[in-house]
Amino acid sequence: MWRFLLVLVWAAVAAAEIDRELLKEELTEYRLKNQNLHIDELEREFHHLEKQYHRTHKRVSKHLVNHVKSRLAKAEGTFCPDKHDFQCGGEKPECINDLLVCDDHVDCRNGKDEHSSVCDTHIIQEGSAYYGIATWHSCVARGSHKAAFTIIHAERFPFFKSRVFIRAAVTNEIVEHSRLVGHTYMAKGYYNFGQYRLVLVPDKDDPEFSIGLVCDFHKFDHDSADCKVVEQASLKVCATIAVSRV
Ligand SMILES: [Ca+2]
Repeated sequence: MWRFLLVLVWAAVAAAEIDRELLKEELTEYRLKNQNLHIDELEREFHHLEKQYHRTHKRVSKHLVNHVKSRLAKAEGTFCPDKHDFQCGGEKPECINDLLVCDDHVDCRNGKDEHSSVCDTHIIQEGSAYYGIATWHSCVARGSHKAAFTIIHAERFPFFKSRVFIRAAVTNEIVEHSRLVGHTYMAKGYYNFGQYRLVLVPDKDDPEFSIGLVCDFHKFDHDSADCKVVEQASLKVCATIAVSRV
């Protein structure tokens, strides 16, 4: 009798153990299914994001990319000791004076100073016009206004090829007595290839016109520039204008 009871107890314990193992297997299978579902969902989300990226990527214009590259290059700086230096770039960075840039003689080891992208005259082509909003910080009490300049004449002399001599018409639209009045003056100056810089001063000796315009074009975007209106004597910055080609 006792032996029979012991067999029964043993059988019950064994059955409980089998049930526990089955339950564990079912639980593991359930978790695996859940994980697979989660992975499938993540994969779907990933493909959705991938499609969105490709759609967005196509919309990014080359102009915008060049603008961002220019901003990055400006933020990085040239690492040249002199502000009049031109950075040749390459694996072994080299600095040369900007007077040696685009003078028809190779001075950088990698020839960058005579590269077509640096010596491009697109910026100062006759008829090129640029437009922006001038924001005044000092010198005179003046509100923000529209400003524009047009390249009238560009001349490059064989004995000084690193500069192009420029004549331009500069127009400021200023509100006077509640009326918008356009003030245009003729200016002369030069373009510096090594600095991508255009400098213009009014073409008359008048204390009222003792200001100059200094425009730094972007390295990879030759259609826009950061301009400053400066006092000629002190080079104090009076106003800033972000201009774009019209
Ligand atoms: Ca050169």
